[in-house]
Amino acid sequence: MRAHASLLHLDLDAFFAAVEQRDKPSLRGKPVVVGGVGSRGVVATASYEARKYGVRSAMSTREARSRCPHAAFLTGRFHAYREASTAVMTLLRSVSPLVEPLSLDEAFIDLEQAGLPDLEVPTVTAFAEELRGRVSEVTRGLTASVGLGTSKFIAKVASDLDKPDGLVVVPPGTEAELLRPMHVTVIPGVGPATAERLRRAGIHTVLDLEAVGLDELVRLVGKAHGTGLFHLARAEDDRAVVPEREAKSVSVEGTYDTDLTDRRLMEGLLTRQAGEVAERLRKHGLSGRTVSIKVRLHDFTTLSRSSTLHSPTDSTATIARLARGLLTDLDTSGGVRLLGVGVSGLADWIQEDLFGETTDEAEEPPEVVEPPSIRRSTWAPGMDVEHAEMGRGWVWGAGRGVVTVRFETAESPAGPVRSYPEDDPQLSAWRPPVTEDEQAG
Ligand code: TTP
Ligand code: MG
Ligand code: MG
Repeated sequence: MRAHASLLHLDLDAFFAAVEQRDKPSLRGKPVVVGGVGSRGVVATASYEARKYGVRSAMSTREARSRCPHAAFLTGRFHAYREASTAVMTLLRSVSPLVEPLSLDEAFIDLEQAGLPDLEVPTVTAFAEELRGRVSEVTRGLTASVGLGTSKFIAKVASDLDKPDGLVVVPPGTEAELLRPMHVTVIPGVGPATAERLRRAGIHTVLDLEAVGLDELVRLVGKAHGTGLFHLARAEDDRAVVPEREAKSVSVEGTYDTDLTDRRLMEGLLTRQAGEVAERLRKHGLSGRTVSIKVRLHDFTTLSRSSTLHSPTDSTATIARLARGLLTDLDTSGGVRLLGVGVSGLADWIQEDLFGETTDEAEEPPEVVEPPSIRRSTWAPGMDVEHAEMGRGWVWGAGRGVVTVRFETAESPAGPVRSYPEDDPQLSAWRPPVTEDEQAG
């Protein structure tokens, strides 16, 4: 724990839903649910207007529909989320070299290296207010909530206290009184299982936890966990902000507008991605032992599988073979919207060279299979479209051979709604001009 509130945690508000409201003016101020829209779909997030009805992340879409039937239910547009995320992370890295992203929409920043005149509460508060304004600028209107505190733990708790669009500074010395009334699940690492064990021992709040001795805690939840809990209950947290250093893995992924269902096509795409991963490994003189694949199903469930080799590889053929093998264990019959291949457990070439040989495995050239461009897109609600005469808009709904489009963009006023036959040649899926389909991880 530091003497100053110099750790900052920033998290965008209702991230995916906020991007949708930004880009779809008719949805601003309205309940919006983003996620899998099919019968087995899961909610990724909901706008704050929809949360009033009890809609939450990870809830089934079915339940969300029953709680808030008048919400707009939209499928995700990952290119837009990635674009916003990149803009925010680039901004954060411009204010401090110590930025640790935790996910697409959140990061820790260490203000000790942000070049501030001092780290007193008024100074860091003003800095955070300005940063929130700049986040809105670079994202064209998204809001972020920010927390400041003497540790990562406190900063993260603080950013959640006044969501959305909030700023909370926990002055040094007031951490314990902030935490004491809170439920034990506020502590990182206390999931449902630990919380249940603590509950059975009569421990509900952080105050209750503080009263429990170290031995007793270790007995309740195990040694490693017990020691951590003992310290965190006292707001003792010295974890450093760890900026992304050299890549610990190399990966390539692609998102697809149409749900992929053809196994041969998926294998072809994985093979091509394996080739790109291998090429990047070789370019940097790296090789890795663990090959993994990532698959996002049409209902937003994301699966990953990995397999570890005895020795590191940078061979296209090996990576592709393992990746295709990993796919065979997954049920993808409902359709796939994202596929990715990665290699981790990286080692330097040089080490292998010390053993005097490099295995020059013969490589089959990667089979290149293009995603089906002729196949008509399925018109998923929320997706971007373009009409030859009406211009850009988004799919409001589709079914029974008809697709309904609302014609509006982030820069336009709320626009008109029109319906077309599903196979209307004037209507096509719209993609951003610079394709960000394939992204290094
Ligand atoms: P969060 O930051 O957890 O949530 P949020 O930004 O939607 O809302 P807030 O921070 O205001 O509470 O997650 C960021 C994004 O990650 C979210 O917009 C959608 C995605 N996500 C999922 O896809 N599934 C999930 O279960 C969660 C929690 C988030
Ligand atoms: Mg968020
Ligand atoms: Mg987040």
